[in-house]
Amino acid sequence: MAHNQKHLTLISPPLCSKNQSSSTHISLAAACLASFVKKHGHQVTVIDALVEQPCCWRTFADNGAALYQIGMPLDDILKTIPRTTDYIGISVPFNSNAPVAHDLTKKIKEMFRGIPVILGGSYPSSLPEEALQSGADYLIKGEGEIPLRALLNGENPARIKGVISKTNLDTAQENFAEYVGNLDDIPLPDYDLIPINNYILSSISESKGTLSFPVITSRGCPNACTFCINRAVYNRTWRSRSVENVLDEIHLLMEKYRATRIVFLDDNLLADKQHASRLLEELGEIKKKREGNFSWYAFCGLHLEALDVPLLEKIRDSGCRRLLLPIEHGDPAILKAMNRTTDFNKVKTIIKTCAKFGIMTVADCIVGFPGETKKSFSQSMRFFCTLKKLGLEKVNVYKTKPFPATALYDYCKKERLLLRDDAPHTYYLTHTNPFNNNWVGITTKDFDAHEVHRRYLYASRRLNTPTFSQKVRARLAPYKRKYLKIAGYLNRKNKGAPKT
Ligand code: B12
Ligand code: SF4
Repeated sequence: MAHNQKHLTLISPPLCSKNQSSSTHISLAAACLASFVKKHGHQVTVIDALVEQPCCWRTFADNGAALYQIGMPLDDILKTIPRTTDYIGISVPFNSNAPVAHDLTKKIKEMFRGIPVILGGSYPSSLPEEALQSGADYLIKGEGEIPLRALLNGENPARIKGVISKTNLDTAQENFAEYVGNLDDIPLPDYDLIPINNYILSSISESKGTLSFPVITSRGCPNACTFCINRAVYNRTWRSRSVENVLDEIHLLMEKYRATRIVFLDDNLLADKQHASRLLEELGEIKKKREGNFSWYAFCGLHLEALDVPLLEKIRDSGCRRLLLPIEHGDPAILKAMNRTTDFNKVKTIIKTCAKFGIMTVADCIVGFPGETKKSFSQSMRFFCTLKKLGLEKVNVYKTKPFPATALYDYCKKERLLLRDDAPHTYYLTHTNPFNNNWVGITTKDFDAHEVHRRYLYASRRLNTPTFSQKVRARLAPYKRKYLKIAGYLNRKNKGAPKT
C-alpha cells in the first residue's frame, strides 16, 4: 500500500421497511463514491447490505412500531468490515433509515475504536444535529466525492467544505460540500465491488425477466418545490453528465452485465431539454440496434414543461413505456403554495399524446397540503378524473409529508400545523396504516388527521378504478400481444431475418 493510500469501507445499511421484503436496489451513492476515491488512489470495500443478502430480514421496533430490516444483518456487517480499514462511511439517503444507521454507527464505534465514521446522504445533510448523535465523527452535507477524497488525503477536516462535526454544527445548514465541477470526472460506478450476481438474480425475478440497472444522468434540481428535500443536499444546483458519458455507462451495463432496462434516478431528468433530447435520440438508436430489447423509465422526477409533442415522440422511440408525471394537485392555488407552476392545458396534451403513442402514464397526487379545503380537494379530483378520461392510467396518491429541512416543514412548524413535532422518521413508512396514530403529519383549520385519511382513501379508490376504455383495453391486451407477436414474426420472415 502506498504511503498515503487509505482504506475506506463504504456501507449502505439494511433498509427499514414495514414489510418483510423489498425490491432490490443497488446503492448508486456507494458505487459512485467508491469509484471516485479509487480513481484518486485509495482502496475501497463496499458493503451494500441489500445486495449482499436481499432475502434476509430481521424484525425491530422503533418508537413502538414493528418494522423490518432488510438485507445483511448489522452483526454480519460488523464481521465483514476489514480490520485494516482507516475510515468507515455510511450512506443514509432517507430519514426513515436513521434508526438503522444510528444503531450501526454505535456498534461500529464500539468495535472499531479510533476509526473515523462518516455519514453522508440526504438524512445527515438535512438533519445534521440529530445525525451526529449517532456517534459519527463527521457528516458530509451534499455531494460526497470531493470532501471524502479530502478526508482520505489527510486534509484538516475543519477546512474541508461540507464536513460537519460537533465543532462547526452551528454553521452546518449553510456548509455545503464543494460540488464536482464536471460530473464526467466521476468514473462509472464500480459494480465489481458488490456481489452483482445477487442483484442480477433479484432484478430478473422481481421484474419477470427484465434486468434493470440504475443510472443517474444529472444531479440536483433548479426548482424549489416547498415539500422537496433537494435543497438540503444540492442547494438548488443542477449539473448533468455529457451524453457520451451516460452512453458509455449504458453500453457497459448492456455488454458486461446484460442489462435490458435502464432506470433513471435523476431528480429532474428533463431540466435541460436540449440535453435530454440528444440523449433520447441516442437511446432510440440503441433500441433500434437491439431490435426493441431495450427499455427505460424514470424512477424519480422530470420537468413537465419540457414535455412537448416532438420530445414525447423521442421518448416513445427511445424505449420508454411508462412516464411518471409529477402533477401533484389539480388546484392552481395549492400548486402555488407548493411553489410549482403547471400549465393544465399542457398536462392534458401530454396525457392525450402519451395515450396516442402507447406510453403508459402514471401521475403523482398529493392530498392534505396546507390550504387544501374540501372545495380545492374536489377541484383536484375533478382535474385528475378529466385526465383519466384522456388516458391517464394510474394515480399514486400520497399524504403530505413535511420532511424536516424543507420549506414546507418550516412553514408547518411556524404555523403550528405539525401533529407531532417529535414524530419518528419511520412513521412515514407506516403512514398509510389507519390504526397507527402517527399516520398523518399535519392538521389545519381545513382538515384534521381523519379528514386527510378520508381524502387519501377516497382519492386512491376514485382515481384508480378502471374507466370503461381501460377495462376494454385490458380485455383486449392478450389478443393484441398475440397479434403483435404474429405481425413481428411475419415481418422478420419477409425481411429474411433468421428465425429466433
Ligand atoms: C433510488 C432511490 C430509492 C431506492 C433506494 C436505493 C438505495 N439503496 O439507495 C428505494 C426505492 C429503496 C427508495 C425508497 C424510498 N425513498 Co428514495 N430515492 C431514491 C433516489 C431516486 C435516488 C437515490 C440515488 O441513488 N441517487 C444518486 C446518488 C449518487 O446521489 P445521492 O444518493 O444523493 O448520494 C450523494 C450524496 O447524498 C452523498 N452521499 C450519499 N451517501 C453517502 C455516504 C457517504 C459516506 C458520503 C461521504 C456521502 C454520501 O454523496 C453521494 C454522491 O455525491 C432519490 C432521489 C435522488 N435523485 O437522489 C430518492 C430519495 C433518496 N428517496 C426519498 C424517499 C422519501 C424515499 C421513501 C421514504 C419513499 C417512500 N415513501 O416510500 C422510500 C424509503 C424506503 C425505506 N423503506 O426506507 C427521498 C429522501 C427524503 C428523506 N430525507 O427522507 C429522496 C431524496 C427523494 C426526494 N427528493 O424526496 N429510494
Ligand atoms: S421539481 Fe422535483 S426534484 Fe425539483 S424541487 Fe420540485 S419536487 Fe424536488
